[in-house]
Amino acid sequence: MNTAQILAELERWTQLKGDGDIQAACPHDCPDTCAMRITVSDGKVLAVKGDPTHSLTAGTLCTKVSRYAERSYHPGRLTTPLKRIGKKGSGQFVPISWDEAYTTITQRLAEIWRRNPEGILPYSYAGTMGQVQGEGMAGRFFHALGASLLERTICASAGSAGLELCMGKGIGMDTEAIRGAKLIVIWGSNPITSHVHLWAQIQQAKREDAILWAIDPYVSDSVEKCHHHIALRPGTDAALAYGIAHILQRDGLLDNDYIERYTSGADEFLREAEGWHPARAAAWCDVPVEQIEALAHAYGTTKPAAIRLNYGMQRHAGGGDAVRAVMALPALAGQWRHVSGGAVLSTSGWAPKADPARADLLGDRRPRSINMSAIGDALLDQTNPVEALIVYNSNPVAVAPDSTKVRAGFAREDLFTVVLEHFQTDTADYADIILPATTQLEHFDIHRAYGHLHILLNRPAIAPIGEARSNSRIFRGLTKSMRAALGGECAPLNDAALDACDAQIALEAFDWDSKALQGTVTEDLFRQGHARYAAPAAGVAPFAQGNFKTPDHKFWFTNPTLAEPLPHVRRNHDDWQSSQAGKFPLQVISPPARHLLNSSFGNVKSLRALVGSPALLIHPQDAVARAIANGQSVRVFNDRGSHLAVAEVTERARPGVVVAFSVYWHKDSPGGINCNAVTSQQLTDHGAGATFYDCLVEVEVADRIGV
Ligand SMILES: Nc1nc2c(c(=O)[nH]1)N[C@H]1C(S)=C(S)[C@@H](COP(=O)(O)OP(=O)(O)OC[C@H]3O[C@@H](n4cnc5c(=O)[nH]c(N)nc54)[C@H](O)[C@@H]3O)O[C@H]1N2
Ligand SMILES: Nc1nc2c(c(=O)[nH]1)N[C@H]1C(S)=C(S)[C@@H](COP(=O)(O)OP(=O)(O)OC[C@H]3O[C@@H](n4cnc5c(=O)[nH]c(N)nc54)[C@H](O)[C@@H]3O)O[C@H]1N2
Ligand SMILES: [Mo]
Repeated sequence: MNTAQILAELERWTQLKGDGDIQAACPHDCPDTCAMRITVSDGKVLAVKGDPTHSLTAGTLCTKVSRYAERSYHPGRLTTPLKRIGKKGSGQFVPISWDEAYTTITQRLAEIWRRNPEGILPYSYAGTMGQVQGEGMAGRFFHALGASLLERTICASAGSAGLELCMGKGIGMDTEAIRGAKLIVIWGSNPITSHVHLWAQIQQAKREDAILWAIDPYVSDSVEKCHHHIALRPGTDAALAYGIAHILQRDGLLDNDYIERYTSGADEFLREAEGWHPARAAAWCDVPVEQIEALAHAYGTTKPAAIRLNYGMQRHAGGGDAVRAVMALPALAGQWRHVSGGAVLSTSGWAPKADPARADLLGDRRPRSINMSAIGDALLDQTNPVEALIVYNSNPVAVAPDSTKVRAGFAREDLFTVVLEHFQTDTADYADIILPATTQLEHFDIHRAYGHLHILLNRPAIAPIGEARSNSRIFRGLTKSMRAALGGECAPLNDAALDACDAQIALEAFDWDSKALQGTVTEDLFRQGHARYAAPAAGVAPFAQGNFKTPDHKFWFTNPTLAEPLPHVRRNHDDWQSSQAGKFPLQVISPPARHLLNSSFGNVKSLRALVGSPALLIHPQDAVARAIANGQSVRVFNDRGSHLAVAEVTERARPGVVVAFSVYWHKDSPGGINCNAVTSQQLTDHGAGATFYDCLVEVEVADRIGV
């Protein structure tokens, strides 16, 4: 198809179709990015279901998203623009018109812009992963203004950087090939909770006698279904990977031919691994040495073996290098020779991306950048202060680490805050102006995924609820109003890119000439709403003969651009082996609760009922030492803050590690604060990522406070 035909098709998909079954895509931040069918009758959504024709979705949705209509029709939906009348954080607002909202916002932004464009900061993440309602028009607006740039590091940047350093790009095996593996290592990943469609693939392998290993500090829903479990100390994965490499080398289980032809730096890596005697690795990870021996043997002798590594392991000081060390294993064992062998953290680097956010609008301006994972400190820093914050697709007050500082930053009276939202979230409570946004049922979008190799379309199913507007429409509106306020002073703001319609943004979000979109891919996409990329080809092992995305196409065990080329075994910032652990002896991890999606479903009643109150899993040994009984209210605390939870005394937690599920809204949490009260703003080794699971605390009975 030529560009004009593609644009015409995209435009067709932006149109409301009326009653019937509407083809859609799940917008949420999850590797599975499902294809959906929305049943509409009399202009109302009756059902949201999984698309049976999509190979990974396979006709089912997770419990959360099957309630998407309940979320969209929620009585708490914001339906008009609002202006704050109470104190910041108090949540008191009155309705205003869109015109008044735009004018108020752009008068203030223009005044700040004239003094200092960097005083303006966008804050956004993946509330929707759509290319149009994500950064599509928003990015153009902020790039044209030359506002401060946001480093989007809150989730995956350590892992992405780790992958780039060894693979050349954020790529790995096709997740849908995992079902053919004979051994599957689920490493710092909880698919049953966090991407259940991959679990169906793993289950299929299990039915065909694949052996499943889990490497996770606690017994998650997924761990429960595995044959073997290594409950390591959080943040020790690099040591475990080196220990396995040591055994592969010692016992002649290396694929020397693969190593020689398709990799570089193996000698140095293996020399380092020699020093990681299994007993040393076992002591570092605090696990029995026999477990490491058994996993290494199984891994070195079973072909094909697949590793599903995920984000748990990279939320620590050494997260980037942990990912590199784990990615070394399939190269050592020659697992990449097989379609169902290898490893995958993310598939996003396979997507034929373009730049819908149009960074080129910056021209030669180089604004400062601010790391979203340390937004508390950034807002409290008074040198070149952030004066205006525009938040969309994110709920930073609830999800960003070190809540006390984040709240203090948002509470600054001199900070002008605009929040585009579906609901009155913890963040919206601090806004000066709130703008009501549409949900995926009410707007058009186009999607790629980080856990599969398909492109998907989302057609709007119903008209916007109340006066809600899509993000792209809101930013087009802000552009117009800003042009009027600035009267031509900001030339890039007059660029036609800022008037692009949704279909045009979607067009600019992909490289339609790429190999991935050749053949019948685009026709399939416009016919059925989703299509698998033509490259990498299905059923082919992409790295059987190297072909990594590094400059020499080899897998890089070492990266010569780094001061320390080898993956390094790093201690956590909150180091459980250090003296600080005397005061706060427990490591806490705060992985997602099964029926919450970050903070996005925190207010959906039926799901909140399923997850219950915030719980803290604690091992009986740790509970007894603190006289904590099952079901008791406990206070989890450190020097950064404290929050309340209900103790669940269970061997699912290992000694020394407690588990607090996330992310509840602060205002719905006991004591009004969630588990980010204790997490820190420290960053990872590579990618400057957040370190949510690198956290030491103490826990005590809190009955007196009352939960
Ligand atoms: N239901 C649900 N699904 C979600 C989300 C949600 O909030 N709820 N969030 C979505 C998002 S944004 C993301 S990024 C993904 C995350 O998806 P995953 O990466 O699967 O999720 P996590 O639970 O963060 O981490 C996975 C596992 O790593 C373990 N872990 C923690 N620290 C370590 C460690 O140091 N080493 C090892 N080996 N394991 C460790 C945790 O206990 C957890 O069981 O899920 C997505 N899907
Ligand atoms: N303690 C702890 N904290 C964590 C994590 C953890 O594991 N533990 N996980 C971290 C991770 S992995 C991530 S990715 C972050 C996620 O953090 P966020 O990206 O902030 O994700 P959500 O909390 O889901 O908030 C997204 C918000 O976007 C809104 N939204 C959705 N669609 C639209 C739209 O089309 N327009 C507009 N304007 N708004 C929309 C939703 O209503 C929701 O309030 O949280 C991080 N925080
Ligand atoms: Mo995430």
